[in-house]
Amino acid sequence: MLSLVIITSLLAFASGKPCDTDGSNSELLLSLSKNLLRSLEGQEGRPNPSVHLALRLSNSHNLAKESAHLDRLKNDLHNDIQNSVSNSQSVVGLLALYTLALKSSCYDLNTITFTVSERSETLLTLLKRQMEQEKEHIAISHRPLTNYYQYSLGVLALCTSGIRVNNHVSNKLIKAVEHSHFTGADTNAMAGMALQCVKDSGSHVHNAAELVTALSNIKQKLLAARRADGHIGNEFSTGLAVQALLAMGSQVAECAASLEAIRTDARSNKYHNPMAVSQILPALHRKSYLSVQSKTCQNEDDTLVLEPIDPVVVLPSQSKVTVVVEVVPSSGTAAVYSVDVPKGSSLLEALELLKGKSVGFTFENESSQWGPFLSVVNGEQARQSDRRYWHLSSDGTGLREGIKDFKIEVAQKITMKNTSY
Ligand code: B12
Repeated sequence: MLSLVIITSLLAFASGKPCDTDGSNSELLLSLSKNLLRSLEGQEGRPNPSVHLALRLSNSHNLAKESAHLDRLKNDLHNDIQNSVSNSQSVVGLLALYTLALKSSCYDLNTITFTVSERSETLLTLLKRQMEQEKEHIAISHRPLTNYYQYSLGVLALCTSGIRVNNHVSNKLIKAVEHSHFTGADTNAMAGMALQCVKDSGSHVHNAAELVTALSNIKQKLLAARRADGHIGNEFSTGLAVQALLAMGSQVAECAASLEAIRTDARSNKYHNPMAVSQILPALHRKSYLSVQSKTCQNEDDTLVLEPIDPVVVLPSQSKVTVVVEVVPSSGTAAVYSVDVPKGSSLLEALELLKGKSVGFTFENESSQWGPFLSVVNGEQARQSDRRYWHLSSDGTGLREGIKDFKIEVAQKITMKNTSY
């Protein structure tokens, strides 16, 4: 018996995963995987490549549902991307996530094609070409057409698919790290995973030293963003940050506090948005998006089953709270409104109630993978093409969730400010 215990401990130690031991952790992982699987069902369940990737990087699978979801990615997501490409939009982030999702299912990427200017182009050729355009844009205006998060995703997807990333393309990311052209734990994490892949591939030979410096720079930034409670950045960037640290060679022990912070958040249901779950789950499995590189899809577990759940009817609360809504348009002249809403309403519901009062307040939103993104307020659009957006804050503190996820529990002032980024 004693020797069995010793062998088990030695095996755990040798596999470098000393934290993978407690049973409560595997229960949590299972319930998060089930939540992700459930999010794909129903009418709102648009195919989501990030969710697919997270399910495929998990240890337990429902192979039938994953395969059905792969088909939906190849049809619905493919069509969405095709439409954007036909409208000459840069979609490097989505192309990259689509690539990573297909790769995580060991799908032959060469069979995926798009129609570009009446010619057929493979997914990877299109991604490579769009990355060249992003690189040209950086050369001219010091920023990508999209953002550095998506630029990093593009590098990561090409690299993990075995495509040699053009030195000029990776150099732009290295320079952006060097000159701090982007901030935020999420973007640093994605850049870290991308550059680590480039380093491992051995293709970046010209400026190998600069690449190493950029990676240690990113690691320092991530560790500097670590708070006393273990979060890196905020609760929604910690998963990606841990993925990056693990990919960059950190030991699990070095991330233990951050992993514990994620688990605590998960148990208190902070990650009800499937996108949030999709970014933390690989980290809880001690994996990163880089892990798709070595995915074989053989002898996979197929035990993840969804039990039917009783629909929960949430009755609106009887007690009401007052929300003051301040709108600061680009002219700077603020308009202030007030509305009473049932306690626990989402900000989206509060805005709908306010709109219904016909006091001159209107708004529109666009759907995104994270949920509804507030795009127009009082007829004024804060457009990504103009690098503007409606920034949301509550009593002066920036919201860390979108309009559908943020819940109104107490009276407060919500400010929406047309902001440039
Ligand atoms: C870049 C970015 C932005 C840019 C996007 C525009 C651009 N072209 O650069 C800007 C600055 C506009 C932005 C705004 C906001 N963001 Co933001 N953003 C990101 C980031 C770093 C990358 C997104 C991306 O490009 N993904 C890749 C592409 C392929 O995926 P996508 O889904 O198509 O991306 C689009 C949407 O995600 C949308 N988007 C961006 N942020 C948000 C936030 C919400 C709530 C929604 C619904 C949509 C949305 O814009 C993306 C580009 O078109 C993520 C980090 C992450 N971990 O995901 C945070 C992130 C998604 N953002 C976040 C937040 C909180 C916000 C704001 C609510 C902040 C605020 N206080 O106002 C606002 C949204 C307000 C609104 N009007 O509804 C959180 C969301 C957490 C959550 N639980 O919901 C994240 C995870 C960052 C974090 N760690 O806190 N964001």
